[in-house]
Amino acid sequence: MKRLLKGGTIVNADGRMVADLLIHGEKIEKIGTDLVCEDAQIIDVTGKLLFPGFIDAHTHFDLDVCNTTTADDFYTGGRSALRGGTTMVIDFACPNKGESLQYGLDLWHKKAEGKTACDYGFHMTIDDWNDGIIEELPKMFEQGISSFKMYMTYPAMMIGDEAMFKALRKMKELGGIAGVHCENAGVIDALIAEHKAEGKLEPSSHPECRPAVLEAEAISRLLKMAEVADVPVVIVHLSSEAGLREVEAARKRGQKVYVETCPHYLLLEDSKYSLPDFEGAKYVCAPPLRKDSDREALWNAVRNGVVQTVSTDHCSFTLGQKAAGRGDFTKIPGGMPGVETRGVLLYTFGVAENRISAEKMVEVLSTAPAKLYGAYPRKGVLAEGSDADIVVYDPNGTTEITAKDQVCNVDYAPYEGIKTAGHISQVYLRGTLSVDEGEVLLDRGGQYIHRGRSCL
Ligand code: DUC
Ligand code: ZN
Repeated sequence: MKRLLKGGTIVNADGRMVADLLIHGEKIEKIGTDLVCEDAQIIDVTGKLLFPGFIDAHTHFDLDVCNTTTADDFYTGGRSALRGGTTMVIDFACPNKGESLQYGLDLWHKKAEGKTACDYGFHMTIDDWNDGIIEELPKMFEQGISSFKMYMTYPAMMIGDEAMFKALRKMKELGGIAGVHCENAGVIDALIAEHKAEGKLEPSSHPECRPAVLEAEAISRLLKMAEVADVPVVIVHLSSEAGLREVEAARKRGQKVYVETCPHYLLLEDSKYSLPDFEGAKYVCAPPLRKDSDREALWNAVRNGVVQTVSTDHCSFTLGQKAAGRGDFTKIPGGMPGVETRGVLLYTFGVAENRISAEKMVEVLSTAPAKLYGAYPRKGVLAEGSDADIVVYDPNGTTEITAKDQVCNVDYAPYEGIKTAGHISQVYLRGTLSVDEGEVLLDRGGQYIHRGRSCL
């Protein structure tokens, strides 16, 4: 099957051009002006922007957490991703402490296989450190896993400084990359105990117990460990200006540091936690939402290349699940939906409001995650030979974000009522028309993507 997309503006991270794009099977065969192909279906995309399919390198589908399971599994989460122009997610395989990495990986394959609308890969969570895990690590690379996740908070998953340092050393030896959740666990626990003792049990206590300085402290500590281990690291879901300053200081020392932030840190503020009627629970996530000044600092950091990727940390719970924390904010399951709206939000508040160029949007949503996580140039670029993962974006259209409209399995939308600048007309997944005007046409077409080592 051949399709010829004619007259669109092809936007890559390094520039744009009006051109035709020929799809043959699953790949982009040719890009050029005035292409002719007798046996191709001709599709007029004049006036549309063509982006490489977005890659969300931070999702949590079908994850058991806080005595419940995330509302989205790979079926609902994958559909939601694809509808939002995300043609590949990288989820976190998450063995429990005491389980092998292989057990965790097999389990995540089982959760995703045959169920997922978009392509997918897995980061491997390291929440323990022992001889078994050390032996297993090379086998992860053989199976397409080149990136790992470690936590400096959450007792069920965190590892201490000694294990963290040893794991970083191993990353250096094997050529892997670690993404780290940076918050100071001990001080957070002490602040939570203080709040509980004072009877401060509402969602408004959540950001007070996880202040930005405790993110900055953990980032600083991690980066010093990484300096000694002599290895690059990724700071995942960085939320604060104070955290950015630590990254800049490390880069001045000559370190290679990658930074991911999320749409909610760019667009929402901690005043949400003070909404009446337990509404603040919708926004409970870790790290928490910050101040206006943090948002501005993060937008500047995206524009200036201080931040490399924008992914979602999609970790969704229904209002019923969030209600477990009525009367005790520490029992509110942490996380928000996001995978369906990342592209339109970045376009609306980034590109249309002149904070970033469309090329920068492509870089942070697609090209940089593909390079950082070893899927480039198969993914992350509109180029001959790459997968025909294409978002056809109508800059003159609009959509209203509502809980009712979204296909993720959640009964609220953090961005309820926002009217987007432009909208997604079509999404192609490896050459197949998979979303058309908001309708998901292909539910289970996603494949596991075997990733190599980082090339960013
Ligand atoms: N933060 C969240 O809010 N949810 C899932 C994991 C995380 O780090
Ligand atoms: Zn996460």
